[in-house]
Amino acid sequence: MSQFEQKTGNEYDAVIVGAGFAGLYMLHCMRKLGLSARVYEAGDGVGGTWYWNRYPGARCDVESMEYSYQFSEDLEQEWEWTERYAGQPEILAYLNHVADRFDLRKDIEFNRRVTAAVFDDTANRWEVRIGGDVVSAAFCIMATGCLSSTNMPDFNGIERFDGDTYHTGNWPHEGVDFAGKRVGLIGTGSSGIQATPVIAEQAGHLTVFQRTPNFSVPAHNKPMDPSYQEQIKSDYRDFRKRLKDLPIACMRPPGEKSALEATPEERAIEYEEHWQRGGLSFLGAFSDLITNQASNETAAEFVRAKIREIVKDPQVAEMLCPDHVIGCKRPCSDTGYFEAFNRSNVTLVDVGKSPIKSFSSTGLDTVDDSYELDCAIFATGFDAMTGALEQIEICGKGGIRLKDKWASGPTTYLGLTTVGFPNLFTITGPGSPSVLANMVTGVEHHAEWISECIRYVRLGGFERIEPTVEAEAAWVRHVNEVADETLYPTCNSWYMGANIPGKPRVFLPYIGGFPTYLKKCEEIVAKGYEGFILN
Ligand code: N01
Repeated sequence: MSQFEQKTGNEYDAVIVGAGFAGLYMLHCMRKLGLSARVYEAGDGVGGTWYWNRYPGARCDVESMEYSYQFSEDLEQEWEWTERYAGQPEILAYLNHVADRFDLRKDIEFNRRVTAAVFDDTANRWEVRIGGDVVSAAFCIMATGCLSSTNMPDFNGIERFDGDTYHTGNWPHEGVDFAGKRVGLIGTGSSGIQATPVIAEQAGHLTVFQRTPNFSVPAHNKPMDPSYQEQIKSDYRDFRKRLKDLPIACMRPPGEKSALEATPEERAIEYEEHWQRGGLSFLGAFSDLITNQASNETAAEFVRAKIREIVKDPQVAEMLCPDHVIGCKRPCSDTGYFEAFNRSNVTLVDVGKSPIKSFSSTGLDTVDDSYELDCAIFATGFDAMTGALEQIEICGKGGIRLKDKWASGPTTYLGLTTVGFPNLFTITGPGSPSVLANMVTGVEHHAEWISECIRYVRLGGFERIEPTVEAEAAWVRHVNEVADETLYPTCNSWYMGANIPGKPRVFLPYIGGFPTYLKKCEEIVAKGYEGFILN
């Protein structure tokens, strides 16, 4: 029996939640299978992450030629990227182009936030609630994104603040004019690091409130070299194949040698070359930067020396030097971040040492000082990987809530499915490479895996598919084992859920490498969906 009052009577083969990279391609795949699918999207346009994150300076840190769909050769050939790293407006334009080119909009409902999804154990269908409406689908596919549920810390007295407030993950579409304003920016992750230099150029004064300094490597962004674009396009299949064989499905092959096998001079040359090339492949300079603390320290010290070289005031430079393992918080790539602190209109405040006490009507007070502000920007990140899923009331067999099942941390089989929730799929869910690999490649792989799985279910005359308890437990064990071989668990990062008070401390993505993961997924299919119950 339905627990919802049926208002629309709409029935689909699949409901897809979200119209970002994942939801758009999932819809395309469902259509190719000849199935009916409906996408529900909370925003008023496509784009997901690239729809919401419109803060000044928002830009991808995977190169444009790598950060794009590969399912359509025509699309690959016709789209022209204009910069080495695409900015948010260009990626959003690309996704709008995809939506139009493949005529996807007619099956997408915008401004429609999914609030609940309940499995009907008798009918083997999901009842999905969107506001007051309910639709029914055999399969429910969560394309809700890994970094889409914003984290707004509970700052004391924030309601008293008379100035404007903004979150980088939910930026006003019309933009913000900071000219002449006293701007406060809280948070120095990728978003804060990208926004700082751009806002510094506009604002009267910018105060950056930093709790933990972060490592960042220059992006060295530049206009796209047409001959490079041409060269990739003439070899796109092989180029994509080579990338898929890399641990993170993008960038350059990592070094084969331990940092400790190199002499200090060799290390300096290698790090300098990576620094000059720019971008996140810096961490691939040697083979063991993320597994060996002593090796890691050589890279960390190189970056700290660069910060000391760039930032003129030695005290400010020291405040900007991180003391954690490089890479265990998501590394950042910037355009003029450290340089921004040489400007006379930029101040750095260490709220790690002197925490934010409260907001007042005119600004904010730390334990030691008061700051007058016209507006405050929260670059405070996301409830990563699980936040968007847990915001939806998802109930599986016997009414079990996903939120309750995951109370001590998410448990999945392949990051795609979870016991107790038949016919529910999570694209780039926890326990999959997701945020540790090229997101577009990960999304495409998952959408194709899911559509192949649905085809198998339908062709076999089955009505539902669900992982076994044993398969899920073994996968969760494996995900934890590979994480424990790295330095990742050593610091407070959103990878560990450590940025959200009360969130269980578990390493959320799978770090076994994209090729290993692909192989595992293929083997499971080849063995007739090993680890799944079909009935
Ligand atoms: O968020 P974050 P983000 N008081 O969680 C601070 C992707 N992304 O939006 O480190 C004071 O990294 C917090 O401090 P601490 C990318 O995967 C990609 O920047 O917890 N400060 C931290 O400095 C990225 O990793 C791109 O001590 C508080 C900051 O807020 C992910 O999104 C661009 C605080 C949050 O940093 C998230 O990045 C942008 C408090 N109460 C984002 N609470 C590109 O492709 C939190 N902080 C380039």
